[in-house]
Amino acid sequence: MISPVDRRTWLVSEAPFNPFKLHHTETIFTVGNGFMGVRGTFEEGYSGDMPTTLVHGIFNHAEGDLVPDIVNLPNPLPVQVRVDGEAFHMTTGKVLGFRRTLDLKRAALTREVLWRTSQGVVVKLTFERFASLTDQHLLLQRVRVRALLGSPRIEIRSSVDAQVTNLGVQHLADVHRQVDAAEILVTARTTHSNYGIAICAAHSLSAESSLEADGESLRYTFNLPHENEVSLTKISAIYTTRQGAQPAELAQKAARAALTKGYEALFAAHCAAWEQYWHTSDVQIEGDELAQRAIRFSTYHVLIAAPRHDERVSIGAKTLSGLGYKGHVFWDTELFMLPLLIVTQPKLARNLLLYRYHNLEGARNKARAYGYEGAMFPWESADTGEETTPQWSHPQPDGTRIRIWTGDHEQHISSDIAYAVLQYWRWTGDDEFFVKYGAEIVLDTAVFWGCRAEYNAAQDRYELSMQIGPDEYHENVNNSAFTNSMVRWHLQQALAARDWLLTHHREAGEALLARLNITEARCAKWADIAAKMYIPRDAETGVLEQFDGFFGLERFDLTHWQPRTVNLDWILGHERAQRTMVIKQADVVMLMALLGDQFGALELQQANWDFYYPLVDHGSSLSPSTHAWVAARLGLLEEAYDLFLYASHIDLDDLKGNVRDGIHAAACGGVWQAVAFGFVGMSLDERGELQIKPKLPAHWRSVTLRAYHRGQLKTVRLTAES
Ligand code: IFM
Repeated sequence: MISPVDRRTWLVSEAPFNPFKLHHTETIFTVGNGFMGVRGTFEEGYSGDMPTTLVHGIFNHAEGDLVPDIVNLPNPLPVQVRVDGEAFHMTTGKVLGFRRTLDLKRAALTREVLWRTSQGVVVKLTFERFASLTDQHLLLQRVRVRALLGSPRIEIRSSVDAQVTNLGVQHLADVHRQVDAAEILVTARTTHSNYGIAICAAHSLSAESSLEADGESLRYTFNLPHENEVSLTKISAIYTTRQGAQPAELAQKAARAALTKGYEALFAAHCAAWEQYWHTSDVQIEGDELAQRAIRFSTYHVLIAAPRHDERVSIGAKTLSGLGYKGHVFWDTELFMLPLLIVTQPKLARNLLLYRYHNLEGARNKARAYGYEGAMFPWESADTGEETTPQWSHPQPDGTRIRIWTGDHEQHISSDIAYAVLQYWRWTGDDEFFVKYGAEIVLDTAVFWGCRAEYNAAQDRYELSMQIGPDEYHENVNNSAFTNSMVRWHLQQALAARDWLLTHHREAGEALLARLNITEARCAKWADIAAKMYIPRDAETGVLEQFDGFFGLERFDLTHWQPRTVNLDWILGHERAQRTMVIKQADVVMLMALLGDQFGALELQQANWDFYYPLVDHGSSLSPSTHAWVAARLGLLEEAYDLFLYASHIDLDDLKGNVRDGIHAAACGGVWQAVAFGFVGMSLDERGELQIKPKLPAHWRSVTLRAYHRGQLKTVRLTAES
């Protein structure tokens, strides 16, 4: 039995059914296991629903599309129940009761419906599903039917729907279906990337029945005596050619073996595996159930998206919960989701960093294409590591398309990735990773910056023109304070990493430096750039100027522009937004979050906060959590708490109105950072020692979290007193 507190803090429920929130709930009720993500669509379907089954790494660039898309695989969910010939659906007969519950602790989704047919028969239908954490290829479903009034004849029909697209774009070809002996096998391949896909669904029913198969589906028919219950187990195994040359055989074998083990045994193993993950990743907050449930919800969505057994894939900005951003990977992963994993699941963090390592070639190609040496990571990335940012937007209301410059000029991502590598190394002390992989990322991206920085001889300083900082309302600016500062920091770190390699791993270090052509002269230039990098600022106040000319832009009072679910640049128009002092998301404040005390004294941080906070639109979901983190550090606890609640309810309450496209994964990771780095005040000092400077909201009685520090799991427990 689940305790009332657990019920309120581990369960996310919908009751009654709200068809107007169909797409929102589909997203938030996604189940996953780091291999697959399956949106919370109904087994029997619903008008306008968006059944989506995504697997990491399966992308396809369809004819006529600007960029590759993550591929929506055949839908393994369909199960249709008929009661005395009447098909159950949320819009037919009479729904007498409905509750859908995502159990965050067990990563399982349950829907219970009391349904009366038009003939007056009443049944209770229970639909359960989970994506197994112990066997990542398995999606398990159970459908239970109990006769409450009457003794109906029941028909349960199961299929795998291969008529799926990505919002109309067809990515699948050569679709074959085979249905026999309680098994459905669907195979297909992607039209251009040529990935093979196989889904095998194996079934068993808990009662005697007749079983028929047509070319499409399996059909079980039986009589259900009053007060009896029958359950169908459907286990779908999903394989692709990324796992083996014969995915159909692999899927069949896995589905059959799983059926032999049985739903209960597999669920028990799955729950035990989740217990392990929660043991380290759960943050316990006493005195605030709202915050407690929200941080569990956010953590759940990062954990179900993090690949466990594949180091060549990474988490897209919308995880595997929706088609937004076409499944592409941004800096969201390294700077927002990764910290939670670095600190609580370092193996998963390592995996994600290896994705960048394996894709260094794509980053080198990009640098070369722009005339630079070294590695320049793509702003958006998919399976190959090549740049996948579209160059043009969808048509605007007037039919025109806007040029998207982020793929060309949002170059700070290379330093963000280096930052993440260095954070991973500092927290874990994983020298082996650093020597073999991490150093190459940090150094080759430094090679890129060494070529990219522009020397201004007249001022004897280095500059960076044509940049996009985190605030994407202002494009192609010169001397973004964020980018220039991160590059300066990055080059300093690269020099330190080089020295460390030569001191501690001379042979490997020399080989790497030779391979990357990192000469003494190159290092001297890095040192010069770091020393003379221009960071625009107001000499009197110390406030950084977000970029050259920012202080001269039109002032804009944001106070009257609430409530609002659309971004201000959408209202003002692209051009006007560029001319105003309204910013999309934490930019200078992001720098304060990342560099902490290295940014400057607290008074200086406060002055920058005071200047920039009133200007932020939070047009990006990445923004509130970063502000919450910094506000907490500055002791602005009311603002920090409000911003934390905002960040942590972006998905739960669909605060941006676009959760249908998928979870805002960066916001989810950011929520953890706001608590761990903001309220709890956890950080590493210059020697890499763990330090805690708490600033807890007054009503939090205690916070407990766990952190791996250099391989040791530590428990941090803070109460109002100690
Ligand atoms: O990476 C972000 C960016 O910072 C703001 N626009 C959305 C992207 C994906 O989440």
